[in-house]
Amino acid sequence: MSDLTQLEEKILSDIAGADSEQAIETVRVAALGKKGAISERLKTLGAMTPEERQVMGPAINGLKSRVSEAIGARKQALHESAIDERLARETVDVTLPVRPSPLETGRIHPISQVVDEITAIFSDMGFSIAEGPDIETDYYNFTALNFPEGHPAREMHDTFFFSPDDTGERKLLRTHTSPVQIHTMEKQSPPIRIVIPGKTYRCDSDPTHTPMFHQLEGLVVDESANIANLKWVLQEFCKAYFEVPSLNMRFRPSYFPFTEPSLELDIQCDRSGSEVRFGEGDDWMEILGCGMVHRNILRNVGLDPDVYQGFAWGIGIDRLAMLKYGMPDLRAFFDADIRWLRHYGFRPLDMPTLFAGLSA
Ligand code: 2NL
Repeated sequence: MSDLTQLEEKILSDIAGADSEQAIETVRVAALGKKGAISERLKTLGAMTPEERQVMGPAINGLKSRVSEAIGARKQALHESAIDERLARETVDVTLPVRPSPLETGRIHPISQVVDEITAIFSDMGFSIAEGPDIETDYYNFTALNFPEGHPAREMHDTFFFSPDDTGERKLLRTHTSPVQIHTMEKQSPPIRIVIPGKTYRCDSDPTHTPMFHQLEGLVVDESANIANLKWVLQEFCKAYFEVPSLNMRFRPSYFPFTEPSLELDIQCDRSGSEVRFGEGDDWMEILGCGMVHRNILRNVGLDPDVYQGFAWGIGIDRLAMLKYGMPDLRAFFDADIRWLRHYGFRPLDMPTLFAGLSA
């Protein structure tokens, strides 16, 4: 009997000394587990005489239930104090301002937004979007586009050349997106209706020129493409982009090696106020260059210029963005200044669509 009393004292003191949920579990296993001290005592009942059993049975079972109760109570207390301790540690200051989600703080660069607007307009007219590499060969950037060897226009493009490779070929950074049209015409047969947005590079840097800038070119080739079609496409584009119901345009003769005839397009504007307004006034602003695809280019891609004809145009995206969103300094576009982007940037979910309004 005194053996059981000793055991009970030992277990109760272990219970009192257990200072974590894990420690009390260890005590429980040592006492009541399959091979625990109390379980072992219970197993001895079977070998006892009925008289012994009558005494020892209630004694051991009484011990078992007192110990179980003590362990349960201690477990509960430790569990509650663990929760109290965690609550004290993980306090939340509900008076702090809510942190905005990334969707609220992130901004789309105006160039990306304007590219999305322009491609939405041309997609709606049935054009596909084409893209190509920034690094090009002399053939795709110049020769195929009817820039003869040694022609001064090659010099005018202020080309960034790479060092010659093992074969002596000098790759370059494309000076316009036109190489993409050549690749497309080589791979695809007419009718072709594509627009090509992308980065272009010229070794030129001053307040109105950056060495990397963005262009969007367009190309239509089929058996009947003509200047009247070109004029309609560009007029619809300008109205949609500047979000005005009507807009006067005028063409002036120009020169590009890849078009014949070549034209420059001016659109009607009003510069009398603090900002330029389009679709009203009696002033003009040059907006893009265009023309009928030169016969030599069609020949260079294996098309018969007596069967096929095309028109093409090229627009500077950066200037188009400045005009629409009133950003005065081109160089700020590429400074990666977070304050500028917060001011001029667009919300990620404001995706331009024609039905919802391009810049609504
Ligand atoms: C400008 C003028 C232009 C083109 C680009 C083009 C491309 C091919 C054939 C014919 Cl493959 N033309 N592109 C045509 C006329 C003008 O860009 O001043 N852009 C800013």
